[in-house]
Amino acid sequence: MERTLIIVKPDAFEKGAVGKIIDRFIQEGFRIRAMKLFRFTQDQAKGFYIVHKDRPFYNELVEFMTSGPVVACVLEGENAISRVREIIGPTDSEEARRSAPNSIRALYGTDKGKNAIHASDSPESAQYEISFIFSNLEIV
Ligand code: 3AN
Repeated sequence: MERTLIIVKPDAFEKGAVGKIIDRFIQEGFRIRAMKLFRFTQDQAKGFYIVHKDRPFYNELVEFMTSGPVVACVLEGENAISRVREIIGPTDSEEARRSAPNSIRALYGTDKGKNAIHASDSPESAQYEISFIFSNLEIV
C-alpha cells in the first residue's frame, strides 16, 4: 500500500468539480485517508512548490495556487503514486485532451498552468507534500 497527495486546484474548485474529481478516485478504488479545504498563503505555496523555485513559471504557479480555495486529500492504494499520476494525465491540459481524453486534466483543466489538479510524482515528494499539508493526527 502506498500513499500520495492530491490537490484539487483553484480552477477546478471554482468550476464546482471537487466532488466529481474526488469521486473518480473513490471509483478507481483508492481510500481517502485525509481531506482538507483551505487557501494557501503566498509563503505556504512557495514552500510547497520549493522544488520548482528556479523554474520560469514559479511565480505564476504561486499566484495561481493562492488565487482561491483548494482541496487536498491523502489517497491510499497499491502503486498509488504512479496510478494517480496516470489518472490525472499530462501537465498540459490541451495535450491531455489529445493523448488522455478521460484524464482529470483533460476533463477539467484549461492549459499548462490551470490544470485542475496536483499529484505527488515520487515517494520522496509524496512524503514531503503529505507532511507539509497534514499532521499525523489528521490522517486516519
Ligand atoms: P506536474 O504537476 O504534472 O508534475 P510539473 O512538476 O512540471 O508538472 O510542474 C508543476 C506545476 O507547475 C504544474 N502542475 C503546473 O501547474 C505548473 N506548470 C508547469 N509548467 C508550466 C508552464 N509552462 N506554465 C505555467 N505553469 C506551469
